[in-house]
Amino acid sequence: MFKKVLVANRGEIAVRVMRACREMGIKTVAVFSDVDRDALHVRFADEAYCIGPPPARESYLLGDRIIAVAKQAGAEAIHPGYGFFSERGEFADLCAKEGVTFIGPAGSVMRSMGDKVTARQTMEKARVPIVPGTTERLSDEEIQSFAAKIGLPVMIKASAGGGGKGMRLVRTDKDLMSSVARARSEAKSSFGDDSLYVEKFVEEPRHIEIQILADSHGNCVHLFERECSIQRRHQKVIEEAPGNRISPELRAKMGAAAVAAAKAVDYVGAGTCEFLVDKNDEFFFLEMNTRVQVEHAITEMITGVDIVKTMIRVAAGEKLPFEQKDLVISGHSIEARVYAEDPDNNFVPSPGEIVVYRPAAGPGIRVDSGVFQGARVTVFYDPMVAKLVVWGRDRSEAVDRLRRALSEFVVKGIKTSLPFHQKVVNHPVFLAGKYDTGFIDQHMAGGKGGKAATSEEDAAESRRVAFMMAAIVAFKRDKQRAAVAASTHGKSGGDPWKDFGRRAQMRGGWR
Ligand code: MV4
Repeated sequence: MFKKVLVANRGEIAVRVMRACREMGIKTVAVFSDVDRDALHVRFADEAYCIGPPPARESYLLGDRIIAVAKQAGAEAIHPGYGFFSERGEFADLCAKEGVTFIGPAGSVMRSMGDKVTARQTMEKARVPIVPGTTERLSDEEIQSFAAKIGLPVMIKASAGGGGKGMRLVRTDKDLMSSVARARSEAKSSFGDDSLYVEKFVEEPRHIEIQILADSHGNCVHLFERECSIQRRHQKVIEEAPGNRISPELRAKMGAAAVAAAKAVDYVGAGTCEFLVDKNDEFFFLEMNTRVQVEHAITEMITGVDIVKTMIRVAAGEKLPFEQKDLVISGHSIEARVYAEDPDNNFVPSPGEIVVYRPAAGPGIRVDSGVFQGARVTVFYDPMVAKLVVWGRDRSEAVDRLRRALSEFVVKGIKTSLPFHQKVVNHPVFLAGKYDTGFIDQHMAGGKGGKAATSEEDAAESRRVAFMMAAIVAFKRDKQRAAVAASTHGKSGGDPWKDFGRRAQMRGGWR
């Protein structure tokens, strides 16, 4: 087993990985940007290194520098968490070349799943059901003739896309070619690859995903499903495990399909197969996420399996410590993602100091968070500040606990999505567990008061505008604070690079 692991991430997931390491007797190395000097993940680590200024491109996304820190600190492995390097095949390749273990699948596996056309071809061969459509990169003319063949509505998707990026729904003939043109240019500018494919549009689908774990000895199991249909503009808001109204037969079929998908690419580590499930309980492979996901915790709650520890073990070459027959579902778990966003103002980011932080606790509650009272939320990174995860013996108890926990959870100084969650968990459609991916647009007015996203471009544009507005607010406030600090302490600043390449802290715990 590794003696020391570098965690190439920040926030709650970095803390989550360090907790797994501490239980396993593994020392942890944090990396941090200048604005994260006092962040929770830095305090949690045994040692921590500054790797650059706040923008991720200049710190958390500097692969060479992070690998250099790993070598200097003597870490044998790097855990990428989610986001950042978690699905960048080139970084996994670089780790392999430099003799550092990447805790995750091989770079080639990430690339084969990252390219959706390749993934669809692989799944077809593995006899995993895919959404009806093409498995080739198509010219405009081919798209036109294929759409005519299968009939509208269709989804035009970018092969390099995923997670809703570079995707267009076409319902009428007259929109087809203009949608194709826009999808192509969007794909070109976003991914540098304008390859498109076509799928039949699945009406009112549910998003059901299967967690898998695989070792390097050919063993692979699934940890059942999560239902993630409550999303706002392709951001998950609430997830639950197991899914609603998933029969044991459907669960077994989807689980077997996910395991077949993983085996088809010699997968090693933790991964997730996303499926669309239609009204007739037919399911279709959408994409595979080759990382640990935000919502992994609800699966941990219903299976008792520590997914993060298991991914570290299999990365070190150990065998999976259980077989499929050992795994059972116990109870029900729900996660509500607490974002630093203002639900009453179109979910604009709400950076600032967390003046009061009192997370929910008590029976059946788990809060995974990257913040603490007095911490600052900046505009530089993902706005998720905490995951509220509940467990109950059945869905009804889990919902009761979620409602109780939401009423306990206090965050002051910034706006959060907590009030939005309160509304969701009191909605009869949620309480009945009879929702699909249209839930927020149909029942919550696309968020509160906010119009439903008309297109991905509009949604992306409003995110950019919201981000800029929040950045301006934060900039003004920080300038004011700096001025106050300078006047009280007689000086400001110093060399932000003074800690780079040097051991900054040796603490070994949050204390
Ligand atoms: C679809 C679809 C309907 N039909 N593909 C959105 C994110 C990306 N991973 C795939 N997405 C969808 N693909 C076909 N052929 C509907 C969606 C979709 C969706 C999927 C999962 C969760 C929420 C969603 C919200 C809107 C659209």
